[in-house]
Amino acid sequence: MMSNRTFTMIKPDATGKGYTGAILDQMIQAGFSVKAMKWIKLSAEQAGAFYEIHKERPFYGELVEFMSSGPIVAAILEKDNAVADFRKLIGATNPANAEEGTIRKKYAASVGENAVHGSDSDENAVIEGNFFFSGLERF
Ligand code: 3AN
Repeated sequence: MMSNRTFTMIKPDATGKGYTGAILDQMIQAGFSVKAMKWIKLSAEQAGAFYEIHKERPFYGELVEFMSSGPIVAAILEKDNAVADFRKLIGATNPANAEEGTIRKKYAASVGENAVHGSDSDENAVIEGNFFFSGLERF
């Protein structure tokens, strides 16, 4: 069965360039509703724990450093077919390969600093949402 929730982060490159409002607006205009949201800065330890799954990848250190370099917006979003539709909205991991009009095409500079995160499965959407939000912080 398809889940109707996904998890996203607006990353430090995008918050730092002032794109937060435009990116949130594009998500909402695309039909996603916000079920939880916070504006926070991760420590290197917290970013490392979130990306534990990528620990063996060559870019892990760079990713942890970047994700703890400035504030992020973390959110749980709801829509029918949320995970797949949101991946389509944000575009390919490398913005150079992202389709025209996608969030990464419009706002991301590189594969490492790619403006937004979107869960890649229903299972990971739950794990990632639980990493940031308690039951009291979502509805
Ligand atoms: P996605 O975020 O599109 O699911 P993943 O899961 O392959 O992509 O990678 C997780 C994150 O790791 C990406 N969002 C990106 O920030 C970073 N990343 C992926 N590939 C590279 C790379 N070749 N060099 C630097 N950072 C990367």
